[in-house]
Parts: sequence; structure tokens; C-alpha cells
Amino acid sequence: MDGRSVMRCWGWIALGLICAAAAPGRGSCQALLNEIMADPATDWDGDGSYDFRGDEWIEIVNVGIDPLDLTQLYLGDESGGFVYGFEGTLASGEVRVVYGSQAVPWEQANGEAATGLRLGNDGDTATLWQVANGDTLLVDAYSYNTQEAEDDRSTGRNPDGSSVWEIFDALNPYAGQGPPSGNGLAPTPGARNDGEGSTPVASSTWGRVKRLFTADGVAG
Ligand SMILES: [Ca+2]
Ligand SMILES: [Ca+2]
Ligand SMILES: [Ca+2]
Ligand SMILES: [Ca+2]
Repeated sequence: MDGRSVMRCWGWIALGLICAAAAPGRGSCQALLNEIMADPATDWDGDGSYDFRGDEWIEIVNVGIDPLDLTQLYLGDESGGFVYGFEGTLASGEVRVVYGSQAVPWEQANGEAATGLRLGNDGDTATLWQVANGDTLLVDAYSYNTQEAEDDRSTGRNPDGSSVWEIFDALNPYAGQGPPSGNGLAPTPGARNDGEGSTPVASSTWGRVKRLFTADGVAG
């Protein structure tokens, strides 16, 4: 285990302490994982074709009251590597989605295996990290189970940023007993899960719109 991996293990253990100790405005816990599409079955990224890897997506949310600088935030994987590094800023209450097809070029440019977001379909853990002042800190982690990762189901917080996770299962209803439960809502990459607030940008929601309004969503 290299030094960076060791730091990440400590980050897991120290998550609660990090959140509790974060200075106001520092940003450590302003960002949370908000929605995850681990097993896409259609063209979510809107590039014209379905790809099991490229059409995966992860959404984060800024739960703070201040704009959030995203440049120190990274998505991780249990392999120990990062799969994506964010850029830009995120206003209070807004969300940002990253597709697997965006992760691949980031990985290629940063010496990581170019395998996208690496979201397993039989349960997996998504992680959000902050690298600042030489420290690699775990900001948020979410472990989903297999029913949260069936075709075109997302799992997400509802309302956004809350501790309640639900399955957004409008496209593939979940009738099982095990938590989390389905809510009958459609996945919302790049838009708030609760339908409030921010207006999604076109580039991040084209795949979703296409899926909802066309019959040939199951592209080959
Ligand atoms: Ca997957
Ligand atoms: Ca696609
Ligand atoms: Ca993984
Ligand atoms: Ca969303």
C-alpha cells in the first residue's frame, strides 16, 4: 500500500472527525455525493451510443451556504486511484454530474487506468476526496447494494444533501423489501434530486431527456 492509499484508509476512519473539525468555509464537507448511476442501460451521457462504462455517472452537491471551489475534489475508487478531478466552482445548493466518458480522458491525462468511474453493478462504494495542503482526506463515501445498481436506476439523496438515500426507479421500478426503497422518480443527472432550485444545463441532461422522450433509448 503506497502512501496515498494509507492516507485514504485513515481518511475513511477519520471521516466523522474531519467533518466535525472542518472550519467554516474551508469546504471539506460542503460537498457530498448526491446521486449515482452504477448500471446504465441507455445513453445517459448523450454521445449517441450506449456504453456500460461511459454512461455511468456520479453527481455531487454543494450543501454549504457559500460557493464551493471544486478544484481540490476528486472521485476515488477502491483500487486506490482517483478516477476524476473536478474543476470550477459550484454555487450553494447546486449539483454537478460527471459521466464515465468524462472520467476516461481525465484518467488518461493523469496516469490512472482509463476505465471510467468503475461503479460495480453488484454493490460498490463511491468516494469523494479532498486533496489540500498535502493531505488526502475523505469527504464522503456511499456504499450501494445490488438493487440500487440495476438497469437505469440511480440511487440518491432525497432531498438533496440529506442523509436519506432512495432509489430513483421510474425507469425500472423496484418492488423489493430491502432498503433503500424506490421513490418512483426519474434519475436526475445534473439536476437536483428534489426538483427544486437549480436549472440543469443542457449538456448534462441531454441523455436523460433523450431517454425519457424517445423509444429507442436502448441503443446498441
Ligand atoms: Ca457499472
Ligand atoms: Ca453514451
Ligand atoms: Ca469501484
Ligand atoms: Ca440529481
